[in-house]
Amino acid sequence: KEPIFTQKGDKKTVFKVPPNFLTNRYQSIGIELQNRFDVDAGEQVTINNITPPNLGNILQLKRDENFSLFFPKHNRIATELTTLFLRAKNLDEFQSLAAYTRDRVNPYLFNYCLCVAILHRKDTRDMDIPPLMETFPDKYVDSQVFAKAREEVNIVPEGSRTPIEIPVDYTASNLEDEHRVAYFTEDLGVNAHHWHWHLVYPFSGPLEVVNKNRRGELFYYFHHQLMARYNIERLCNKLRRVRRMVNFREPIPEAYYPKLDSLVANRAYPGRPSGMTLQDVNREQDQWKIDIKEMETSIARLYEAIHSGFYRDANNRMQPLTEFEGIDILGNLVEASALSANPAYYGNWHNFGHATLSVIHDPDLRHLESFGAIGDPATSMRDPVFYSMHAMVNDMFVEFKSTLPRYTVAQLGYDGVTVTKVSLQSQNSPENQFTTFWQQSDVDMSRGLDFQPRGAVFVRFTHLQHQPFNYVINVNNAGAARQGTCRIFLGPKFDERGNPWLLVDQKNLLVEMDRFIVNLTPGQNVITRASTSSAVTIPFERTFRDVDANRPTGGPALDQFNFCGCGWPQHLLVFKGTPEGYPCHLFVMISNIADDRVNQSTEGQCNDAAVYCGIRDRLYPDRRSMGYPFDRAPRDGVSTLQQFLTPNMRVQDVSIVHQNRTIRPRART
Ligand code: CUO
Repeated sequence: KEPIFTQKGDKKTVFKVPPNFLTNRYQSIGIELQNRFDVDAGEQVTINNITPPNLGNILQLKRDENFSLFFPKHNRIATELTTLFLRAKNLDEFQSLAAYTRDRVNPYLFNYCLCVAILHRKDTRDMDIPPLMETFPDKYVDSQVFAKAREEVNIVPEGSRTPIEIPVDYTASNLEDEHRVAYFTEDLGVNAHHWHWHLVYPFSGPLEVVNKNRRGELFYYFHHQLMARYNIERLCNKLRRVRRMVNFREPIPEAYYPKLDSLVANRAYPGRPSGMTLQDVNREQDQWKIDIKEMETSIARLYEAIHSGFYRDANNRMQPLTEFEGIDILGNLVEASALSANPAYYGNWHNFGHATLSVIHDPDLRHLESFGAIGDPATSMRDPVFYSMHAMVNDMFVEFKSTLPRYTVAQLGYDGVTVTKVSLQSQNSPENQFTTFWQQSDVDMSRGLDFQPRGAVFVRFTHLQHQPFNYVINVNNAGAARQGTCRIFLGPKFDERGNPWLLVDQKNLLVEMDRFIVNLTPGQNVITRASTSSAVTIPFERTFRDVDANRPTGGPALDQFNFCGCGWPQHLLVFKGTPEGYPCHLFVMISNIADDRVNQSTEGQCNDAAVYCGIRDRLYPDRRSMGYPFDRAPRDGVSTLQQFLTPNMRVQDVSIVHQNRTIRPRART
């Protein structure tokens, strides 16, 4: 591994850059500056000289501005810088380019483009990218933390410093209903995951970066699951499912005050009071103008395509949205990504939705205000309006899926395979009960805090956690030895009024918990699967990679954070539940491998969270439509989950008990 990043620990890696790499301000004092850190250096890396690249357009984004891919100007600039990094002939040249641009371009932009390049270059396949919450903690934690951190590092020697605790209720009080689910919307792992997903699947940039197997479909499925999880957390907190935004002209009830300050822009992220209305955007300095009418036209045209089953391609020809590939095309049209089949016609309403909402407080830039939390994938999930807007996105996909042929019994069944029993065994809990509680964890944010003296600065925050558990599944195989795909979903048993669901509604709240291949021997089989093996999550240690204490699974610290950093945080695998026990359906299915299997090697690949994130440089590892078997309306005559079952499926009643206690972190040694 080549060291591109400063390493943690006592001794730092110091880069020796050619004098002409220093910006004008520093060139006059060049040598002194270069030698400044020599005494602290563990390792010195000499950066090769290169012909300086032309950064003309890239410098149009100033160093002290906030950066959002949803802004067309920023987007173009990011594509340019990413392309520059991707085209570097070898690792040395890439490193030189990074060192040269580091002090010239906007820091957020630099970090984003560098990470995309590292994720997509062949020669950086094994290189780590730093977690954003360490490099830019300002996107994750209450801004008051930084003043306290400065005080702590200036006065208290390293080793005696105590973690700075972020209170659970720092963005709002319980007078605000939406705040009941802030533990989810403001969770560090959830926001890191969303940022990471969009880093792995950028909607723009060089085509080789955007063009990935089934990326449009995964845009749908990842966000669909995210919405299901959010809605269930709401139900656990006695809130109804989220309001779907349907009309851009009406006042927006959702308010949000992020309490975040951009350390780069030295400005607070603006808040949004309840009752604001979207307006046309015309921010000349941002070179950005959009009429709400354009977004409305995009939406009408997309629904036209959904209902007719045909979309208009860039050559004005009508093409079918087919049963399997249609959702992938639609995903790219809706998002809209650089793979959109006709951006001129179908527009870009989802990205513009983020952007227009993010400048609702200053649509013509008269107050010179930057964008709000929803304008950046790293922070957007904190804002309740994210979910109202994404409910609108999700509705398009659900509507399209409702037009597809229903799965027949033959497409659902697996001859001779019968699931005879499903049991949930959770630590310190009765059978078929999940247990959740609060836990505190520490993250070292010193990498992102630019003040002296240095050393670790821990921030302590409180997050949901659950007891580790196993699924135990009994399967009878009446045939020869064979394989199958085990698909596990969890969802609420009752709606807001306490009534049992119609499957047509319940299916949108069934969350995929795991998916894995099983070997079935003839006769009885007992399958045991641990919660920590889930194919939707990344391990706890990877979300909080610098946490030494308080590692419930006791595993070694993992430092891989590239593709592997994408994944749902393990600590939020289970919904919060309720003190009295939240009734859920645990659904298990063994599907026919013949229709699932993708023949490819995933050896050595990072595939922990393949269900939401895919596998780098590989096909999506499941041939079925994402969300199978719940992505379509149930077949005729089936109105409940029980009626939906074929012998290779089973539903078990389970409950989620929330204990309102907090596990403190163990003392660090
Ligand atoms: Cu992930 Cu709108 O796509 O936030």
